[in-house]
Amino acid sequence: MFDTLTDRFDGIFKRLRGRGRLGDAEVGEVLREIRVALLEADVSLEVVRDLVERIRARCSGAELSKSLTPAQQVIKVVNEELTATLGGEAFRLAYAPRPPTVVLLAGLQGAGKTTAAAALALWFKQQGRHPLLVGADLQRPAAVEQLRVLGRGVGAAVFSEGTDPVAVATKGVEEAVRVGRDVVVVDTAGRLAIDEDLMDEVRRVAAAVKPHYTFFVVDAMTGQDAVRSATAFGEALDLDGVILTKIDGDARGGAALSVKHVVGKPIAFVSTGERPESFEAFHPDRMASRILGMGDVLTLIERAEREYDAGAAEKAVERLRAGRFTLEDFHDQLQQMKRMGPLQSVLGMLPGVPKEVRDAQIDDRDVARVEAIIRSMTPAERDDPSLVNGSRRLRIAAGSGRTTSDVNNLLRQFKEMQKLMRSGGAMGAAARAGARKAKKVKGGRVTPSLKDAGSLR
Ligand SMILES: Nc1nc2c(ncn2[C@@H]2O[C@H](COP(=O)(O)OP(=O)(O)OP(=O)(O)O)[C@@H](O)[C@H]2O)c(=O)[nH]1
Ligand SMILES: [Mg+2]
Repeated sequence: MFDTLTDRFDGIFKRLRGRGRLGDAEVGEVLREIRVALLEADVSLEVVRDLVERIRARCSGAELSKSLTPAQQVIKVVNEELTATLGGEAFRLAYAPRPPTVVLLAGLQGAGKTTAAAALALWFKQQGRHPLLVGADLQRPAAVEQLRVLGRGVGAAVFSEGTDPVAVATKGVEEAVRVGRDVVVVDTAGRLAIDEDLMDEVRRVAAAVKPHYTFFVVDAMTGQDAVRSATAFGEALDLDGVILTKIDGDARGGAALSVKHVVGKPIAFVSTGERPESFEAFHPDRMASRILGMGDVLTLIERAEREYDAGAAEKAVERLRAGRFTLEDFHDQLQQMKRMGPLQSVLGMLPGVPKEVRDAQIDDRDVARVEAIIRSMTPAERDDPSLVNGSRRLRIAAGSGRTTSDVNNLLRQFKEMQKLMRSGGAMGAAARAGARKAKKVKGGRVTPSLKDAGSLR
């Protein structure tokens, strides 16, 4: 995700780090590089100009801090301004005082509305709400069935009937009141902005149910062009925010960075995959640090908290930190990690993971092989891999259907990993940052920690 930009910033900051004082010429050069990087990422020209000017103003003006090196100061400014471009504050959803809270989704064909509707239902459930999905897309014969299947998957009820979209939406809200559901998510038909009839239909649906929130769903992979289609929707509907989908397939990031400016509305949620679990509330500051290659430990921790049993996330961090980490723990971690999504995306959120590692093609099947080997070991062997002698190696290899050299490789790599953690390498650092931030979150305030970014790299 957004690899192009992350790579470019990686290069720019790496060169900066080698410098002492930064004169106007050096700052100018950095700004030029940032400008090119953003344009290559398909960020709208106006956004690029505006962003670069804001960075320039703060870098040439003496915004000096004794505790930061010039390079760190530039990174700090870029981080803050990028956060502002992405919308600044995270979107906050307030529930209607008189339930149900009605949410309407609209957008172009194939943008990901139906997928997002189910994902939103899951998200609301995780917030302790009781959502009802309403299928008001009667254009495509299979659309309601698609919503029913997805709804079943996330354990949310689905309401629809074969009348017309306005009637379905209206009855859907009534049904929610009747059965005591406190949130209604209305899925509508995909439309082309030029299709007046369809635009009129969604306008009438909105007029009938008076949604508390109307989200424009847009596919990040179509870049800033798709964002422009928002104009037609913005004229027809009173938009509150944007749901940016398929950012897993967007190597550039142009849509994400242009949305706020072009649509005039913030990104409320992002979707990073087809599964309903791959959906999260959007946090501009976290996205900025992900783009700048500084990782996104907070989102990782949140996912961990969501997917782990209570307390397990913290325990894992503790064990990592203490360097007491056995193959048994490793196996547990693999299980938990798998629940957090493909490993590649998890790695992208860890700070300090070198570019080479981020870029390595990680095959989730490799993980299955590793698991098989660990499962073929006895508890004692998992606790102390040095027990594994020649004959045990043979037994483990046979048990897991791998070769003895596969077993050897795993043991060697595990030993290196343990060493790396003890010395505070990437994972150890991530764990420490995680523990620290987890504490801050509990304290109620989260401050992006820039010194971390400097020292972690
Ligand atoms: N990779 C990826 N695929 C996604 C994401 N969101 C949706 N998709 C896929 O995109 C395709 C279209 O998604 P839908 O949810 O059916 O889109 P829609 O806007 O409801 O489409 P219409 O109802 O035809 O307008 C499906 O194959 C989804 O699985 C995402 O975040 N990442
Ligand atoms: Mg749909």
